[in-house]
Amino acid sequence: MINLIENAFNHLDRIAIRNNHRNYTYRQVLKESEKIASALLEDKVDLNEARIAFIVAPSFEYACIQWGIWRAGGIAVPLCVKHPFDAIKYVIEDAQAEAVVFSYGYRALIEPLFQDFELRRIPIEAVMLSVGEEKPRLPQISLDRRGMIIYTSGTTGKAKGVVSTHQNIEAQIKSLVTSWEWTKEDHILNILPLHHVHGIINILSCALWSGACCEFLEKFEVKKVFDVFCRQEVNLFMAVPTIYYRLIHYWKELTATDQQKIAASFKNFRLMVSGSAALPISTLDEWEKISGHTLLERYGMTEMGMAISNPYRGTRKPGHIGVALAGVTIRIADENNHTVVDGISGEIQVKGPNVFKEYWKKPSETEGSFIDGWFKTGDIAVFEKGSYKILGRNSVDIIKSGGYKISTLEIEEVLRKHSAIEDCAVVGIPDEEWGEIIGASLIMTRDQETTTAIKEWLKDKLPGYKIPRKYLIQTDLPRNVMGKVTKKALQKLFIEGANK
Ligand code: MLC
Ligand code: AMP
Repeated sequence: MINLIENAFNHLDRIAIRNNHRNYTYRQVLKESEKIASALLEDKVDLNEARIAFIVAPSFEYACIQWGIWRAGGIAVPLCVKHPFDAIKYVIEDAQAEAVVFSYGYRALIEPLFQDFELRRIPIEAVMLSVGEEKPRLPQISLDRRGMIIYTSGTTGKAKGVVSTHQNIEAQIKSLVTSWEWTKEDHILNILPLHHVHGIINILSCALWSGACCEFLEKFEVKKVFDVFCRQEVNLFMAVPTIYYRLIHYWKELTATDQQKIAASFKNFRLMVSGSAALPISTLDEWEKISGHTLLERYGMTEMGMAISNPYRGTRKPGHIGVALAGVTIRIADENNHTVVDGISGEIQVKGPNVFKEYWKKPSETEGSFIDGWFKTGDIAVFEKGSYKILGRNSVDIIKSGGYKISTLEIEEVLRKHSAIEDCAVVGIPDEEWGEIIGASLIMTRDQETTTAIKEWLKDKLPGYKIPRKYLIQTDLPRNVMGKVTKKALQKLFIEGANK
């Protein structure tokens, strides 16, 4: 039994979702998700973990499709609305999806999929307009079944599908609902993409678990965020550091009158959270000055939801991520996977019901990411003075930009397909707004090819956030004695170049 959905029966007439100035109750989410489940099942009794991909804007429809897939016994595979066709095709192929649920706005983008694969096409508008069976028979879903696959970049090139069971999803939700004291009176604004855990679990699912309201903006726009704040209904906000950076810089340009209007709305909030990337202390301080709220910084990952958090009540330590969340066990381990004493740095390793089941169809990578039941995050931290502090990552091949995880290897693989590029190396460059931005060093076979043309060429191969911003044309890449590219040296070249 999926408790997230069962809970909704306790809140039938409460508002679950708001988008496009319309309110939708829990009763409506249940009714529409039942219709979707029935359409997905056709004459089957259970989808038995069939992968159902879906692409819709953040909306009431999104929540109904996700629940509809779950109620029919399928695995939900959310697609990124900003991905170009190639990236979407990769997910469909890798997940071996059986159907795609989509809204008309994405029909042109996904149309070629139906020529390449045997896929059921399910336009959501048509399903929602249909009358639906009176009471369709839906399967009983046990919590140990797979519920969701989220694609995330790793250290091995192409994105991997992170498989979570309903048990994992429930553990991730419950730990946050308890620690951050969610109630049915809460109202949260969701401006994050809905193909990652921050938007899906921390915001949408925690709200729906609690009988609260989740309000969507189709996409992040600073002015619209402040406009919603000014209505004084929203009392919870969660975002990545880049978004707080943008809000701060926009605020600074406002007139004193406009600033006062927004300032009044901050009194309505009980909690503001930052995560998905390191929160610079300058952002924490500036936001505190503007809003009067000390951002609660927490730490998580697609593979485990949230694991470590500063306290809801109590002192939030700048530059630190807090302590293990309820139900999560953490250790810091050295290179030999032995637990280290406090004050010594090492890798964060995690155990608990929140930790994912497997990488989809990648048993050796799944096995390699665990040691004695501990999930190896690849993040380096130290426990000092009662709190964890992130120090970095053990791989230079992972970039975090604006909260998105990006694999340098994936970008290099695409760049090497360009006929004018002989070799290349991609690195993350520290950046105040984005955390890191992507830099690509290129060795060209043709001098006349411009980086503008290369950026253009990349557009239908990679989503915008994976396209390098900085380029360095070189005759050779910095290498060590073994001939391996030294990415740290390359990073330095970019940083020195930027400082000139
Ligand atoms: C957009 N661009 C980015 C980018 N986002 N480039 C690098 N990194 C990013 N994150 C590009 C666009 O393609 C565009 O390129 C240019 O930047 C300007 O775009 P924009 O319109 O100004 O950006 P915007 O669409 O407003 O997006 C910014 C953002 C977005 C911060 C709102 O990046 C975002 O939603 N980030 C959140 C990601 C997230 O939810 N991560 C959680 C993962 S889960 P051009 O060339 O077209 O101009 C996880 C676990 C955990 O990490 O702990 O939570
Ligand atoms: P993702 O794979 O997109 O879920 O990203 C997870 C990664 O985001 C983690 O492994 C960390 O590297 C990073 N991350 C999340 N929260 C924080 C934080 N508060 N501080 C620093 N890094 C973070």
